[in-house]
Amino acid sequence: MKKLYSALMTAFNEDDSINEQGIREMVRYNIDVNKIDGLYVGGSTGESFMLSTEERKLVYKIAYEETAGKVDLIAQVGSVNLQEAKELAKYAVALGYKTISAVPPFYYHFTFDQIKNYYDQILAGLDTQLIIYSIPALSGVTLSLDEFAKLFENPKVIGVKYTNNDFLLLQRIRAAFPEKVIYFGTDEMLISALPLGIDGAIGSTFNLNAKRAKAEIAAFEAGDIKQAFALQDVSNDCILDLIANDIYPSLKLVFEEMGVHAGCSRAPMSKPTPEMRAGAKKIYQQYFA
Ligand code: NGF
Repeated sequence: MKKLYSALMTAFNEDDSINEQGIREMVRYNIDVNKIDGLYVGGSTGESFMLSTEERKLVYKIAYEETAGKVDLIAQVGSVNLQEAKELAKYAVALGYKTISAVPPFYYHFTFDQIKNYYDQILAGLDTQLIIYSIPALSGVTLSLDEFAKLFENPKVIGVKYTNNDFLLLQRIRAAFPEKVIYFGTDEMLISALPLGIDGAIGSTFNLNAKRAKAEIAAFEAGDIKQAFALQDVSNDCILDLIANDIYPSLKLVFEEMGVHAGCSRAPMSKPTPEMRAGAKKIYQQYFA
């Protein structure tokens, strides 16, 4: 069966400090209730590019301790600062993470050779495996099939987390690299990626909606395409409502409705307004109660 990973969120207190207990509660919910296959720690949903190096390490540590080997873990270590990425990779591997992931270096429009060198340097001397985090809409870095091929030449690069709506490129990567793992990252388009041979999905909304997404995958694998689409339709109503209500803070507000103390998001993300709280309550009642 294809794997489902939640992109772990970072819980913050009202004063923007890290809420350790909140992170632990979300990890537990993902393991005990969602029965998730794994957690993607330190990605976009974790608001990681707004954390200091020490805070990123703390989140890896909390997730590692709280999972206690029960589910797979992937540490996203990418940074525009290569020294930070290397330090985080070293730290995560020493903690016990079997797999790391990294967004390409962003902001400065690096050349492909510079991007390749970045991945090779992160991996140099580390006994680990890496999944490229391809998310062109946020990173501004679009990789071509030939460029994926060059990155995959490093045997430690085992695949890609593909948060991109270019399905032609996805199909071409699958056909060219059957041995590499591909985790899809746009939750609202999961149904379109399933027939293209993805190995699973990693996303923010699975923190809440894992059961429905797993049922969709099971229906798809059993050949019940109609049921798979029906489940995706419900998920999409939910995901679009979350997006309209400001997705990251709202995922946490819905968690609160479930009794999971997920805290809030860090500025410059929004703090919950009364309207957002009302929206989140409605989402909880409509899709999860
Ligand atoms: O948050 C984004 C931005 N994408 C996530 C996911 O791909 C990011 C996706 O689940 C992720 O896994 C991570 O690094 O934390 C969306 O939130 C979801 O599909 C709703 O649009 O693209």
